[in-house]
Amino acid sequence: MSEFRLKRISEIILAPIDAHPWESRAVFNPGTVREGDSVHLLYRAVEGENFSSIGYARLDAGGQVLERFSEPVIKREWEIEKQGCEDPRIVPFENNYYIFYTAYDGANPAKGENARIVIVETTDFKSYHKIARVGPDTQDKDAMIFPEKIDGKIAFLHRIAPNIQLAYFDDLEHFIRPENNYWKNHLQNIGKHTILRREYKWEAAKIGAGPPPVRIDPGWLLIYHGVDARQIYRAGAALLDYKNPAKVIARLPYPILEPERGYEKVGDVNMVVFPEGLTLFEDELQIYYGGADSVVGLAAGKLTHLIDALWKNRQ
Ligand code: BMA
Repeated sequence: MSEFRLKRISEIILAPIDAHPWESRAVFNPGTVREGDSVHLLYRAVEGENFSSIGYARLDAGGQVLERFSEPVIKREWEIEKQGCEDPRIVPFENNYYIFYTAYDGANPAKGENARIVIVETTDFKSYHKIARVGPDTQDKDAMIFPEKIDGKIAFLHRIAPNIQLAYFDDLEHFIRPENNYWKNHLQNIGKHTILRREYKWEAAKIGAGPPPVRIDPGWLLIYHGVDARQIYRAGAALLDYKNPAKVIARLPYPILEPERGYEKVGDVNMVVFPEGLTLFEDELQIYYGGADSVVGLAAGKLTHLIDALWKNRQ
């Protein structure tokens, strides 16, 4: 039985630019959103000793760059992000775009062990408003809300290692300023809020959501990354129930993308494909990802084929 795999539809999409110090070392882990025929892409840009900010590019449907800004659009400003604004995800929600990125203060650099989540708002990708730090005040990553309310509530996916959790809020105001004990209760009952756990060998160390979930006919498609015991990062796919995303309808036991090209195998961090952007053009599912923490890559496949493959792996 043939397995579903994404195919690279182009080689490197974005590479560092020497003349721009802020993105001279690496550009990777891109969030995307489609608008008409083009794709907005926000990416993590690295300078010097791993200091990150976020840059912007606009691409066509085939991943060709149409426009790329010469200055970062989201910069390090707060104490919690003094080492970096990393790994942006873009969520179209109500009439705005919300960007979720990882704020990193540089503590315990060996393990990247002091990350928090920040939410930013934009309508035009030109001006950005940093709203607040969100989520629990503890090491957290790979976070984003679903692009629409579920049963009238905001649904927030996040990753307290090694698994993926879900939290609900009445509205944005509640999400940004939850009651005092909200996160304390959530953390105390973390098992109850966990919706996806490590299951297979290729994700034995940890998993984390990739791009924001996208609503397709049978449910929510969640592309995520899995890290194995040797620290190899791969991409996987799961399908969550539309009304209750805590329920996993289907999940592929194998990865849909793994490091194969030189630029995915060797870079600032070797053996990494890190999916963060998902774009649909009719039946073409495009996944933008970071390669070896150094460049941006693009791989694609037929959505209907992925759904068929998921269907064969219903849980
Ligand atoms: C994760 C994140 C990603 C990175 C990956 C591989 O923890 O920091 O930004 O791509 O590690 O280094």
